[in-house]
Amino acid sequence: MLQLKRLVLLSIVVLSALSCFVTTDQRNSTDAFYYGVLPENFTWGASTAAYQIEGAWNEDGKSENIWDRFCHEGGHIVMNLTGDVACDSYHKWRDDITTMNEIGLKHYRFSLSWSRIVPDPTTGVVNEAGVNFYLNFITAVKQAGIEPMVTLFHWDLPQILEDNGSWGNETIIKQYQHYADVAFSRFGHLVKYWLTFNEPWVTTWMGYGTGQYAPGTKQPATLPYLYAHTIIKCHATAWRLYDTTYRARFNGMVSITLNTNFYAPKNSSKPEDVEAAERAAQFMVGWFAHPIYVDGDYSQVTSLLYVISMTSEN
Ligand SMILES: *[C@@H]1O[C@H](CO)[C@@H](O)[C@H](O)[C@H]1NC(C)=O
Ligand SMILES: *[C@@H]1O[C@H](CO)[C@@H](O)[C@H](O)[C@H]1NC(C)=O
Ligand SMILES: *[C@@H]1O[C@H](CO)[C@@H](O)[C@H](O)[C@H]1NC(C)=O
Ligand SMILES: *[C@@H]1O[C@H](CO)[C@@H](O)[C@H](O)[C@H]1NC(C)=O
Ligand SMILES: *[C@@H]1O[C@H](CO)[C@@H](O)[C@H](O)[C@H]1NC(C)=O
Ligand SMILES: CC(=O)N[C@H]1CO[C@H](CO)[C@@H](O)[C@@H]1O
Repeated sequence: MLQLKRLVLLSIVVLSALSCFVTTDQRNSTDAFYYGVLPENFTWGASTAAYQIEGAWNEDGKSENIWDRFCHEGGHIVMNLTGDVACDSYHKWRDDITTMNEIGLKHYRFSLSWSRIVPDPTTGVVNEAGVNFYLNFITAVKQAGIEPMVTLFHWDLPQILEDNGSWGNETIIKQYQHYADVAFSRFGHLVKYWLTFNEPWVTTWMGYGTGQYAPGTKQPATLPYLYAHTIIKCHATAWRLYDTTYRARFNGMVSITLNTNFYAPKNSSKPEDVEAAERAAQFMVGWFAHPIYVDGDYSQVTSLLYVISMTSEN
């Protein structure tokens, strides 16, 4: 019972990303999302994120990240709660796997903590204790008959990078690539499903637009668009790295988790309402999906915003 409670906690974010791996066929078939049955082999699972479950925020060489800082600052989170201990999965991961088996889980999605694996990305030194933690965990997950799905970045930017210009400093692309390289090379033989970023809309909009999430910056007119641009480049860089260097050996897949609201036209007989719903979707999920899946560039809706951000920033 206790363990079941732990898994409920552990599954704060459930079932988020599995539709990333839809085929081109399914992607074009709008109706398939509205009606009918789930595609054959649709993957069900449960998911978590490093900051939300691991705890051990300063153990075994892990450095501070922006969620550590944000929660410790106080005044941002209900009752000033922190993830210092959280579900204590860093220590109790064996119990987590037992619980996963008890509920019959076949796929488990979780994220790696960048600041645990490369505590100071400006030097790029790898923390072997962090690598070993994940190596032991992923190995045990596989032995339990559960397919791991690994997210590289789930909002927890190393604080040192935030202090060095955040996603506005293009050096971060090389630093992210290096981190991805460490993950692919050390865990690639065990992991077939990779996600580069979890919900970059949240990272950029909530983190740097509304400031409700770490690091609490409120620059809605500029920073989300500038930072999203860098994140898209990081995604592309990691995808290419896997494709050129690891795919032949490991034969895995690399994708990204995009969140979105669903927008329905108020009156579907009115073309202007249908267009408004489409524009809203372009604005939210198309912001990232258009450059990544369509043609490498923004849609009309978001390109304008990016240009305006560039102009007002300079
Ligand atoms: C579903 O999985 C089975 C077994 O791996 C495979 O033979 C089949 O082609 C898959 N179907 C689809 C639609 O991918
Ligand atoms: C949370 O931290 C802030 C800032 O330090 C402080 O002003 C506030 O009183 C704290 N709230 C609680 C419930 O402890
Ligand atoms: C980079 O971050 C470190 C640690 O927070 C800080 O001491 C340094 O001044 C920063 N450098 C730049 C160029 O922002
Ligand atoms: C960008 O980050 C690097 C280290 O990651 C730092 O050396 C450099 O000074 C930063 N540039 C700016 C403009 O902050
Ligand atoms: C929806 O729009 C159509 C076309 O303009 C109109 O005839 C119809 O009355 C509208 N329906 C509602 C519920 O407003
Ligand atoms: C967005 C897109 O590619 N839509 C296409 C989906 O398939 C139909 C029928 O094959 C095409 O007409 C659409 O253009």
